[in-house]
Amino acid sequence: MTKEFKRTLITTALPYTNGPVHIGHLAGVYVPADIYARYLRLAGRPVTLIGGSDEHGVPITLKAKAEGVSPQDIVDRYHALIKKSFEELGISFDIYSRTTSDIHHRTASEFFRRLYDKGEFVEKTSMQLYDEEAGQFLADRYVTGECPHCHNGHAYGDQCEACGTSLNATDLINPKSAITGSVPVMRETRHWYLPLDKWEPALRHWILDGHKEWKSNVYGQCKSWLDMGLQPRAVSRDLSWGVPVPVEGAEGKVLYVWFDAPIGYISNTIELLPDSWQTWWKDPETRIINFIGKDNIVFHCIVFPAMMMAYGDGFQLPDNVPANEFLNLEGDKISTSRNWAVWLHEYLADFPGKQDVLRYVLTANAPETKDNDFTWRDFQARNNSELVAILGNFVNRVLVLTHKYFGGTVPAAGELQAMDNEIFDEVLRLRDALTENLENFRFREAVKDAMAIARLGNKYLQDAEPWKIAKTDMTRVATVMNVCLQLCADIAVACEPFMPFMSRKLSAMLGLGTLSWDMIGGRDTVKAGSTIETPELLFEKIEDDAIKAQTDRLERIKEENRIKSWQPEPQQPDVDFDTFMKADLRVGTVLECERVPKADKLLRFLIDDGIGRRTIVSGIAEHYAPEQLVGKQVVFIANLPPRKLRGIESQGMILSAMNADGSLKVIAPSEPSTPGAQVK
Ligand code: B3M
Ligand code: ZN
Repeated sequence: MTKEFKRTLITTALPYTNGPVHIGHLAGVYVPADIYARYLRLAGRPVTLIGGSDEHGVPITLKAKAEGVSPQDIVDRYHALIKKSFEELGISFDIYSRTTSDIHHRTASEFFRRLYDKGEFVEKTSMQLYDEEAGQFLADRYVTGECPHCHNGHAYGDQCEACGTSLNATDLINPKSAITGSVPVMRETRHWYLPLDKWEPALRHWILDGHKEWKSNVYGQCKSWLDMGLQPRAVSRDLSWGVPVPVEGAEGKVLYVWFDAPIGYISNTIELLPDSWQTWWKDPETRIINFIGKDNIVFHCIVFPAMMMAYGDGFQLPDNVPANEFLNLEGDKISTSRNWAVWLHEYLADFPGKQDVLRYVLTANAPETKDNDFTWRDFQARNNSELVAILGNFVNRVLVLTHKYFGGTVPAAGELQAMDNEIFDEVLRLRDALTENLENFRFREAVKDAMAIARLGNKYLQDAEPWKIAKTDMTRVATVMNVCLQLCADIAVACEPFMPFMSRKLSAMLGLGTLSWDMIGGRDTVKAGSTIETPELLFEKIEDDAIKAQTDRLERIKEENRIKSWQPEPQQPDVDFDTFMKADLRVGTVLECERVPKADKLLRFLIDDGIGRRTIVSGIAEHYAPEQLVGKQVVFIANLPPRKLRGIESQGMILSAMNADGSLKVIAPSEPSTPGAQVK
């Protein structure tokens, strides 16, 4: 750090309340932000962690429409769910509020009005998409269509999720209303635009010259936006859900959700600190850090800063925006609409008391520099072979041995040997590396440093072998156990930002009281003569069946999605009438049906075809038990040349329908028919 700051304001992207939060949100934004906030608190540096729900925007009104309830019902439901699940995961927000609050409506409204009064907007009339059936303009996610860049057919009016390009609704090829499915028409409307082009030189200077230290994914994205040249952006919409545009004659218009949402950071600070909020936003000695996912970079690094520059009045721009890449789930992109996610509230219910395991896995595997994959196997392996086998095992051995040799009283250390001094030195080195990584938002590396203390402890205990010397040299055993207990205290402090629940439990067992960052590496943190509580396991093994329940659930979802996205085969090329008429389709009655030995898919039928009996072999054994079909009528092609299948001569082919779920259903006449009847 070049500049010394007096305080840090940390903001976390405000999740849309159109659904619960999932592991992608956590890994990208909330876990890293919480780690950073907890670290600063331990280091005794003033910090405020701001969070809240983003309750406006089209995703919410669409969800309300789909469920036939009001937008307010939707946001009330998900705000409560999200807030509670964040709390349970230990995300230590100083405030978690919402953009439907009065304070926010006032703050956002006032913000717009000031820019309006200063003449910072350009007012423009333009043609926009309008749904005549629904009687409303279509913006953002109210329209879908083909992306003009990558030609993905399911792009939204604000963004193409396939190629990441941000779009205007009018850019879409073959637009379709998401409300009625109808083809929209163009209609004239008036909106306010923020001329981003005006702020381009200032933004270039601020980011490209002033913030070369930003993560390369963030800096790179900003540079490419700036190099493409900025355009004015509409900051209002023709919608009824949102903050009304506070201008005479603007009835039926609200602020664009991306205009009001970042102001939510300010509103929530005002709500938390009504008297001192200005210090947190306007004092140059405050450092603002925005934790976000990569799809929000442009809004935080370009649009919101331009809004604040236009506003003036001393608002500080963010000092850093450590945006993460995306987390995938079992190889596929996480998606709320496809239910392809691990939902936080479900995790908390399925794995009670295991908040730290999720926090740990998401940090150890965080998508900091590239997209990463969450798999349940990796989750299990990291728990069992890292948290249980390394950290939990070390702490448990130390506490058990302290009870065994010293009745649970911390023994005083005797004279330190070289190996003891080396351990303390090594912990100090790890502390420095850990601190450096945390300061630079490298949380994956940081959590490795914290875990390295436990690895070190295991090795030390193994080398010192107190169980061997216990018969001969209890003074040495006392020293070794004292050193080990200090290492346990180091773990409690160093791991607190990552695994606060474990840390609290361990601190209590060691009787540590209030933790602070400078305790790491101390030689006298756990006081000789104090009592250690009965050891309690910090982590427990996660068995295969718990993992299987999760992977089975994902398999089911995959199957559901496959069915939902099923499309009928495109129509085959025309066949001439005479050729078709040559096919002799007939009704037959099944007299016998049995499996073909050593062929999983084949059934052998004996059919009464009206003339006599014929044998047909058909590949539907995975869809029917033979006895289900005896006595049934089927439709078959009678005039195919006979073929041999597994040595049986098949005289024809039974027709069946192939369905979205892959099942086959035999075709039969709707009423009993005469065997041999021709299908015309
Ligand atoms: N709600 C988008 C999102 O959830 C948006 C973030 C707002 S941050 C001010 O990804
Ligand atoms: Zn695209």
